[in-house]
Amino acid sequence: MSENGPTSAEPPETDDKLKVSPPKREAAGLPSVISSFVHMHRQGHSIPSAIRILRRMNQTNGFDCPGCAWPDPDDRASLTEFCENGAKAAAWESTRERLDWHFFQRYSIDELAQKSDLWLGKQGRFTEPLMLRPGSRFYEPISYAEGFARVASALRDLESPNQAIFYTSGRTSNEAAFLYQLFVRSFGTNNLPDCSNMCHESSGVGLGQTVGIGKGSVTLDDIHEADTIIVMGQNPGTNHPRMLTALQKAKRNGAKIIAINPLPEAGLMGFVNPKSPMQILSGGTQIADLFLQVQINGDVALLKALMCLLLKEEARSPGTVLDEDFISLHTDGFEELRAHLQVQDIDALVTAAGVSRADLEEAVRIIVRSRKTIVCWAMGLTQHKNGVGNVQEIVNFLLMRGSIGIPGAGTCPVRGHSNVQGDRTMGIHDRPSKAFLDRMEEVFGFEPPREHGFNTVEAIQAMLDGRAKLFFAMGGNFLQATPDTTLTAQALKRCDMLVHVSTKLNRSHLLHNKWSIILPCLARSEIDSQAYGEQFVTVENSMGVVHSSRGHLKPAHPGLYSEPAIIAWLAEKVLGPEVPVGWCWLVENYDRIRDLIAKTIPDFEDFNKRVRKPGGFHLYNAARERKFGTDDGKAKFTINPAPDLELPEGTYRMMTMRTHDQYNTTVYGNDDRYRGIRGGRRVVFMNEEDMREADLEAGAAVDLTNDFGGKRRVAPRFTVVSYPIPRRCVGTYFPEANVLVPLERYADGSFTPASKDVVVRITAST
Ligand SMILES: Nc1nc2c(c(=O)[nH]1)N[C@H]1C(S)=C(S)[C@@H](COP(=O)(O)OP(=O)(O)OC[C@H]3O[C@@H](n4cnc5c(=O)[nH]c(N)nc54)[C@H](O)[C@@H]3O)O[C@H]1N2
Ligand SMILES: Nc1nc2c(c(=O)[nH]1)N[C@H]1C(S)=C(S)[C@@H](COP(=O)(O)OP(=O)(O)OC[C@H]3O[C@@H](n4cnc5c(=O)[nH]c(N)nc54)[C@H](O)[C@@H]3O)O[C@H]1N2
Ligand SMILES: [Mo]
Repeated sequence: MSENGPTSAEPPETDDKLKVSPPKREAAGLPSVISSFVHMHRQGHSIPSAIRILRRMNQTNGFDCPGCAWPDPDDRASLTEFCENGAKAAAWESTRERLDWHFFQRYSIDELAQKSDLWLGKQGRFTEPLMLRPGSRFYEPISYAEGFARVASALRDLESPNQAIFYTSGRTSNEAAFLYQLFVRSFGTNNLPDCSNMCHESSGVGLGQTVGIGKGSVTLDDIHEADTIIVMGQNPGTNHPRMLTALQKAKRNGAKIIAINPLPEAGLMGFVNPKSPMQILSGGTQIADLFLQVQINGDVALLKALMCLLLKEEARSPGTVLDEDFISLHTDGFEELRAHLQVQDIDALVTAAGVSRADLEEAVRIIVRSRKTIVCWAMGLTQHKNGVGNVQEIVNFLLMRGSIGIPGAGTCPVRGHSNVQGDRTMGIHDRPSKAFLDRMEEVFGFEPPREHGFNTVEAIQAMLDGRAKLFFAMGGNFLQATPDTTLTAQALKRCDMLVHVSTKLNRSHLLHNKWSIILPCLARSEIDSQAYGEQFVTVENSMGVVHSSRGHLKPAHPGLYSEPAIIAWLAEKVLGPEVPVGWCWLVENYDRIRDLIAKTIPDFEDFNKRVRKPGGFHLYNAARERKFGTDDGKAKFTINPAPDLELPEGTYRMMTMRTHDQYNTTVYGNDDRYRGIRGGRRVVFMNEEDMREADLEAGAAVDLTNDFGGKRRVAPRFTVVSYPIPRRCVGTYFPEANVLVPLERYADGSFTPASKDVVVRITAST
């Protein structure tokens, strides 16, 4: 344990023995079907029970998969729309294990902090509210009423509402999110940081400034219709497995796929549809037609080089590359960009990207075939100091070709959490727009706070320096998801009270200084009964489709409250029963919450009726119609400097990423099958030549250090794995490596921690 108390800085090693084999060249197939059932079995489900659960997932009358935000196809009624990792997520929350008070009598928080994240998650679902008193090492059971009363009195005791922080993780339904932000703003603060701050914030900011809407512009049909799909900084085989079905369909329709990634991820190389016995027998589809193995953070250089080559091609055969009509009618700033590109040294850009010029020329040949080009991206682009710049270079590339707002073309930031996009639409935002707040004021008749609240990075800083004293989390695992784990632990421990609305135990619950309260809740797959009968909730997927999600499983415990009910009861205690709405009346029937959403949020009129249509409805997206919500209605070209990728001697650029056996901070197992890793998570992927130069052998035990800002951060005892990764680039897993990610290093303009670009030294462990 460190001086700051138990943190993930030194999580226990796994008991398994690490085994390393070569990375796989294709994703899914039969092993993924087997793995789905193994994970279900481990959580106590027989095969028939597992099939029953999985059949309800992502069906029009079922529950939305608690995994990723990839949309469901319209023909989903005809097939079981699940994937291996969706199955793991469903197994994890539908476990038969329960955490009752005997468990908490048996283990002190200090003993629990010594257990691995995998072990913590395996212990089962919370069944009743729990409280840790100042000085105590054991959680004790309390009633919800006592929990609400304690939290309410702590909130009322604050000198200012701005001393409270209300975090949200992106699983929260639209109904819960809407009530939550209404409660928080009525209480008097915009301190609503969320997981989006660490995730696609750079996309929201980058797109908002250039095309006037912070969401992607394409639909699933566009993916199927595209001629070129570029997948950048994303590992769909693991994190969005159902996307592979869409890519496969696009390929059958003639699309070419370009993958841009430092790693040859299995899901980018090949795919065997696990739902097709024919494919399992005969082999699947090659996914990427062209793989550009960019170095970490080489994307701005790569995109600039690509655009320079496109301009050359335009000069060679005018009219084939640029969409002059679109550019002059709908955009601003192209001449400045052209001038900027014309003076670039293409070879220097190609070297900075770490790819070959011949490969980029091949990319140009693929791209110029048609304007139907889509760029998909995820964390490999957003979690950089220049994350907003990355996104804006993608926009430049699409705009110059007029590849937006026509079928088969546009922007596709692939979201993470299943309702992270919906939470934002509902107002979970530390920087709400004036229009949104004006509307809140009109509908609810109170004066909402106008000054910006804290985002995730600012929230940690505020807790550290005492400006914030109460931390409330609607889901998530703040300690493990945020950067600089040791510092974040200190920040949380300085609070007078920590409150977690959670389904399962995680490391954030094990920090202790003063009061810590856990309010357990129903999971999305469970039946949610209120006064007016069984309720459903709604979510918005990555492509702006709002649809319903109805739980079908028996609740983990009959006494569990739903998230909307927890918010309502707490709000009633803090603000009063009718201030500014009849809180408990609202949760008797979620239609009433949806009626309020319909009144407040644009495009939700007739919400209750429209969301009952099978498949839900699309939210209006102006960029899809080439209407850009910028100050003058034009999309903006921007000039973004290429980052300086010079590395001090003896250092490496480290990206932190997910294994195939985890959901963010939730660890399902210690394997990463596609990358050939079994039985361990504390590994560092290195280039073989770098290993030779540093005199490190595969299997060597090493310590990783980062010295950003003159402060030493250490992650001890990692094992070196030789891997096809570009020189001077290394990869580790999140959250084990978060201790190395500096809090003060985040994306300009979006505050997204730069967790894909951490400069580290690697030295043999002593
Ligand atoms: N099963 C499962 N599904 C999930 C999640 C999960 O943990 N497990 N998490 C969900 C969430 S919240 C999110 S945000 C998404 C995350 O989905 P991803 O963004 O796919 O997740 P990461 O593992 O962070 O992978 C980042 C990818 O970017 C690449 N990369 C890293 N740095 C760079 C770079 O500089 N340039 C380029 N071009 N590529 C780079 C890495 O090699 C890796 O392939 O997945 C969601 N879905
Ligand atoms: N180094 C590094 N750090 C990263 C990232 C990275 O790539 N690298 N990725 C970032 C990204 S993209 C994201 S989105 C964040 C994720 O950050 P978070 O969203 O905070 O983390 P999760 O691991 O998704 O949260 C898991 C916890 O949520 C609770 N939970 C699960 N289901 C429910 C539910 O239905 N209701 C409620 N109330 N609680 C529930 C459980 O207690 C579980 O332990 O992490 C970020 N951190
Ligand atoms: Mo995310």
